[in-house]
Amino acid sequence: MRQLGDVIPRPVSVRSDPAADFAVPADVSVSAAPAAAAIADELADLLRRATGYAVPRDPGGSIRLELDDDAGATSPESYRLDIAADGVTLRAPAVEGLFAGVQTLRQLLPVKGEVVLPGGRVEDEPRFAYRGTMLDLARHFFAPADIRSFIDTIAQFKINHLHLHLTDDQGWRLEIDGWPRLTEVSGGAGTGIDGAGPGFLTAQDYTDLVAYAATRFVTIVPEIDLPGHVNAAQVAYPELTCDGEPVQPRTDAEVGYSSLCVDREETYAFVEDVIRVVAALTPGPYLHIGGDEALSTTAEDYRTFMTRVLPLPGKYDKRAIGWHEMAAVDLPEGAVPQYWRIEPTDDGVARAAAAGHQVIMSPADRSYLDMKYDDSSPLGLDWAGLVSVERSYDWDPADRLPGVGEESLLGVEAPLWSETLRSRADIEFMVFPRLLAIAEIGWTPQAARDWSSFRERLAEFGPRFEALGVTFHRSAEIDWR
Ligand code: TNX
Repeated sequence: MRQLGDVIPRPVSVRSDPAADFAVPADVSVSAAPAAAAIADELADLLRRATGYAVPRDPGGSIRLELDDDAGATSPESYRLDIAADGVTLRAPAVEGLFAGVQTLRQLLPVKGEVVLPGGRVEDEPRFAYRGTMLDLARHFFAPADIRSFIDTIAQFKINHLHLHLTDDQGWRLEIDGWPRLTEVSGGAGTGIDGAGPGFLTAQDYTDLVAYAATRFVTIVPEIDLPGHVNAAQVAYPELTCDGEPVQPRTDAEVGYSSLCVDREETYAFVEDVIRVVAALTPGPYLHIGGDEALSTTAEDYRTFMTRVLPLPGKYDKRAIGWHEMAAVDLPEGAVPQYWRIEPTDDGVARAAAAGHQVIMSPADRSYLDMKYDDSSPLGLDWAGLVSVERSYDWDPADRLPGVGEESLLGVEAPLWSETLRSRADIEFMVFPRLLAIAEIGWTPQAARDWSSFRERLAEFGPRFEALGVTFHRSAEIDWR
C-alpha cells in the first residue's frame, strides 16, 4: 500500500490516519460539481484501470469532488484531500485545485494489486504560481502527438506551464498568417540540427495543442526568439537582413551569429505582425520574445530593438516574458525576465525585481534538462556542467540572485533544448526524473524539502514510469524499486 506522503511534489501538510484507510469497494462511484465533470471522468477512468470496477458517476458517490469557493484559499490550485474508511472527499476553491488533488490521488493508487488508499488528510497549495518546462521545437521538431504525451506526463507532477521555443536559427515551427515562407521553407525538409528535425505546427495544430493542454491545466507559452536566433526567418525572407542578400540555411549548433536589422522599418513590420498573430492564437497570458544571446547585435542596437518591441505583447493583451538579457532596458509593466545564468551577474534583473517585476528562475547549472547527467550520458550538452538528479533538486530559486528573493519570483522553469535529441524517448530520458525535482522546488515550501526524502519517494516512480510507458534515466543516485 502507498503511504499518504509518498507524493511528488511533496504536499505542504500530510496527517496520516492508518485507522481510516479506504479499501476501494466494487461499488465505488464518483460525484462531482458540474464544473468538475471532466476531472471526475478522468478520476473514474484512473480508478477503473486500477480496480477493474465499473466506477460510475453517481451524485451519492463514495469519492466526492467538491468546489468550495469560500475556503479563503490563497491559490486556485490549493486543495484538501480527506481519505476515510468510507470514502474520499476532495475539496478545492477552483477546478485547478481539484485537478491538482486528483494528481495527488493518482499517485496514491498502486501500480498493481489491491487498491487501498491510505487514510488521513492532505492540505496543499503551491509555493509558486508558475511551474514550467520548455520544449525546443526549433532545433528538432516534435510532432503534436509527442507534445501531447509530454503534457500528459508533466501535468501529473503539477507542472502547469509548457514553454514552446518555436523559432531559432535552424528552423521556424509555427505557421504565421501572411508569412507562409517561414514554415514552407524553414519548417520543411532538411531543417533542424543536422537537417534531421523537419516539421512545423499549422495554426490549427497549435490551436488544438493549446486546447489539449488546457484540459491538463497546462498553459502554453509561445516563444518567438528575437532579435538574434533568426537565421531561419532570414532564409525564408531575405529582406529581413540588413543588405537584403539571401543567407544560407544552417543546421549546426552555433549560436549568436544572426540578428534582425535594427535600423529598418521592415523589421518592425515583421515583428509586430508575428506578435499579433501569435497573441491571437494564444489564450494564455504570456508571450515570450526571446532576447537571449544576441551576440551579433550591438548593445546599443539591442536596447533600441527591445525598447521598441517589448511593449508589443502588451499591445496585444499579453505579458512579455524574455530571457534575462532583456532586463538591460527599462521593462514595461508586467514583463517577466527569465534568468538562466550560472553565476550571479549584474544583468539588470535585480533592478527589474526592485521595480516590481516578477522573475522566472531557470539557472542552467541546475534546471537545464539538456545538460548531461554525468560523463556517461549518451545525450545532452555540458557547457553548464553536469546536472545530476541531486544537483537539479538541491538548490533554492530564492537565493540564486541577490535582490531576487521569494517575493520576486513568479516561479521556476526547466528548459529542454534539443540539439542532441531526436525522439520522444530522447526527450523523456533527459526530462525524467529531473523535472520531478524542479516540480517539487516549484510547489513545495523550501523548508519542507530535503534530498533524502525526495530520493526515497522518487524510487517508487521507477515502476510507475514503466507502467506509463515513459522512458526515464535510471540514475545510480536512486535506489529504484
Ligand atoms: C543556450 S541559455 C541557449 C540556447 C541553446 C542552449 C543549449 C539560452 C537562453 N539559450 O540557444 O540551445 O544554450 O544548452
